[in-house]
Amino acid sequence: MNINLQKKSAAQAAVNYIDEGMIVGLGTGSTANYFIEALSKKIKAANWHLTCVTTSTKSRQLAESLGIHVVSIDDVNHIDVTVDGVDEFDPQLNGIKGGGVALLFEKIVALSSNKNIWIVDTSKKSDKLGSFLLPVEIIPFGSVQLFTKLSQMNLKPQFRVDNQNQKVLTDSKNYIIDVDISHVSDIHKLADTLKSLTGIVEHGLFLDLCHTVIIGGEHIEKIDR
Ligand code: ABF
Repeated sequence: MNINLQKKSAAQAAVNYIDEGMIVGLGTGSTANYFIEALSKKIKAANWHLTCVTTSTKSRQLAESLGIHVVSIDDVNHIDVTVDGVDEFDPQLNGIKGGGVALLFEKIVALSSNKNIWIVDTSKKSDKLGSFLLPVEIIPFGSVQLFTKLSQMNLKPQFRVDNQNQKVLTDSKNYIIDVDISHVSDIHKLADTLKSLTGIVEHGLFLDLCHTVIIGGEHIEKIDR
């Protein structure tokens, strides 16, 4: 089954975890977009009343265009289920996120969610995190000094740039630096180290946050933590 069909089947399967009256977190990325579309169809067919929070401007715009009721995360006191994509995940259901430049809001929403579900195609499965570069969100002030520090840590940093070679800005007007963690053995220690560096807002290591991964395909594979 091709990658897009895998994403669509995973997204459709995730709708089964949603019920009337829930507060639902909507992720960011192409797979999350399929979920938002599938959820909007279910809401209309079942005449559900759901409250949704989103993880990016892009997801909010898509959800609202489909008639989904979206509120700010600051208007809810919890989130029942969040469905999101991921760039790479390992057998412990730890993952790398942020390829879609939304890691900060994604992590805030994930940390506020009672259940986190990742919907993926088979290309996201990995024995060890690091095939995908780890996105790190940093504030622009002092970013060159921070880049140098990350270089000295042998993380081979690269500023995320667009096709005009301009630094990409997140929804919070921060920069993204992608780093190579393929040689790193202790990702929990790396996560702590990155958070200790002044100027780093957040990183894309999502550790011990995911409860269920749904891998699309001819036969849906569900992996629970
Ligand atoms: C989002 O899911 C991003 O962090 C990540 O880039 C994306 C996965 O990409 P896609 O679903 O488009 O393959 O959380």
